[in-house]
Amino acid sequence: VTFSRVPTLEQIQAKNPAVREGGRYQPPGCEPRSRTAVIIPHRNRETHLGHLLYYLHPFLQRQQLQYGIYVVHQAGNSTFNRAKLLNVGVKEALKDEEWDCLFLHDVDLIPENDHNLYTCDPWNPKHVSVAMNKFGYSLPYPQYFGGVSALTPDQYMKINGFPNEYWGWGGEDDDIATRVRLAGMKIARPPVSIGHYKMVKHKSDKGNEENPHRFDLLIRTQRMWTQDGMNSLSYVLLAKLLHPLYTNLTVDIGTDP
Ligand code: BGN
Repeated sequence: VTFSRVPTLEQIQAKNPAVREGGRYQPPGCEPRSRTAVIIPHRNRETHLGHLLYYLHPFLQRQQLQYGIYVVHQAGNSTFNRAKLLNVGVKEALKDEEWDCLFLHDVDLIPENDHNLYTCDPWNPKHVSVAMNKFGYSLPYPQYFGGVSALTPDQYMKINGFPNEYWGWGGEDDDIATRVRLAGMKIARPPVSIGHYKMVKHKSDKGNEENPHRFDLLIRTQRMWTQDGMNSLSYVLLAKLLHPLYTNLTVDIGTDP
């Protein structure tokens, strides 16, 4: 995995002739092990998206999965809200298909090992990006749940989805890890030797500054998780466009209060 050249969407399309409109694929001549939706929150990271699509499409096809790629684009300039965008992506993706597995995927993380199967654990939510180059290819702390995770739709609903109230960088992934525990489940993980990811280097984003409220929010997770999540999600879908390599959802999720 290298980032020396940014591939164009046309180049990626040419390399992936079997991918259909909306970034959908079905393996020819076999029953797929999983129908997996990959959901990517996004704003102003076009080069990262190019790198990710370049590696992800062939990677998923080698795994003979049925899959769809959804890019959830936050409209406007208010503070970024990763977790709420993921809730929107899940809600919209499940209108298209009975997905077996939801992959919640940061745009700047590229999987490096083909044995890292993009399938769900039937029992527990799976944290997948366990060995990122940025953290010296190891977990930064035991409860870390950021980067890439995978839940079945049932598991996702069992934790009431992700929190909607984390605007800006940090803490929402720790909230999700707490939800998993409070819902009576554990965090499943692939081995560290397999969950390898390379991060595209970048500076901190404008519009995604560190969230100063994250410590206060995290104290309230136990009280709030049943009220804040999929059951309180509200948004306006501005556009749903089937690009050749992904389904692009543009969404108004409101503003940081
Ligand atoms: C943690 C952040 C996570 C982030 C990881 C890795 C917080 C909450 C502090 C109580 N958590 O510190 O959101 O994914 O670092 O960068 O800031």
